[in-house]
Amino acid sequence: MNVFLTEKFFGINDLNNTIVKSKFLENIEMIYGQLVIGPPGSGKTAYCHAMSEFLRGLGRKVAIINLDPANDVLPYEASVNISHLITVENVMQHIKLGPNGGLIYCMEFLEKRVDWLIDELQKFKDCYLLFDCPGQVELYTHHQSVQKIVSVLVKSGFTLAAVHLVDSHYCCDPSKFVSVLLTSLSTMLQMEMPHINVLSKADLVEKHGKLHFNLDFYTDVLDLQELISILSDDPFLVRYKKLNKAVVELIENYSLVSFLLLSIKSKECMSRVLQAADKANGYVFGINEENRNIQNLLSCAMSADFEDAKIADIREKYMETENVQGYTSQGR
Ligand SMILES: Nc1nc2c(ncn2[C@@H]2O[C@H](COP(=O)(O)OP(=O)(O)OP(=O)(O)O)[C@@H](O)[C@H]2O)c(=O)[nH]1
Ligand SMILES: [Mg+2]
Repeated sequence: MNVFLTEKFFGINDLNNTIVKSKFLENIEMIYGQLVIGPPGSGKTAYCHAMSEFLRGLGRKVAIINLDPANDVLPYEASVNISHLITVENVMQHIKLGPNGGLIYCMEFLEKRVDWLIDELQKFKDCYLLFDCPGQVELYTHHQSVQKIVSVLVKSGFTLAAVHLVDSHYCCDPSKFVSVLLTSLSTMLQMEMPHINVLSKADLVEKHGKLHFNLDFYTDVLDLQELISILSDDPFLVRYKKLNKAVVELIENYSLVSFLLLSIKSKECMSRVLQAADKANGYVFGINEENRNIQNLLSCAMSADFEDAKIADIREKYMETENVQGYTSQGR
């Protein structure tokens, strides 16, 4: 049942996060999960669905938590669904907000009713949690609600890693790739939690044109100076040369951003993203059935994957462009 009531009716202004924290801190148990975030259409919902099936195949109990109040048709069965608390549609109708404002209102509402979320999550203590989040970028770059909700969850014993999905088609355009790097960096800094960046829909990476560089240029993000020369070739962007240089230097100085490739169609990709997430949220170090096998634990902890394997299967299965050594530009 969809419930919509105003803040006044709920008296949610009286709710104090401190009460929520002390209530749940009494009985801390580690519950692991992934907070799946990213821009609209980057594949969050499809990833949650695919990852839940992948995990069930490994024998893990999984619960998907839909935190997107605009998600009306879901491909999976949500164990907890924000639409039982509030929906964008109701907010738009009753408070007369547009879709964007309505969504922000819903997340602020959830922040104040985080006790509802934690109560619901208590029913899935034995599950690995996948949180399917909304796609508004400002929720992760400067708005505070999601970050505050996560911080209450963490204090209540939930051990989460952010899995930040960005559509890999942005790799085709150097200026878009720079903006992806900036968004990813500011999301990492704002969310203040273990974080992995993922280039999603990697099976479609060449759909919008050939890449200027090898795939590892985009995944490793080690040498961005090459991007500046490409950007300077663009007559429209040439006047922003200094700005681009400063932005690229800023990203390089932090040395935080790198990406994994993901196609939900590829088991190898799903496995690599899961390994990285398990390491980031600490699942791999917890006491669970999978980790009783010491070899599993060690190979996961050491990430026993060869560097090239991280891109080889995508290149072989889904790309026409042949590999060239290093970061040699192919488009010039
Ligand atoms: N080819 C391909 N398509 C994908 C992949 N992942 C997601 N998609 C498709 O991308 C489209 C958008 O995916 P969604 O899961 O709805 O994206 P989202 O991030 O949840 O979107 P919002 O909730 O609107 O922010 C859907 O048509 C998916 O089927 C992938 O790995 N490969
Ligand atoms: Mg979605």
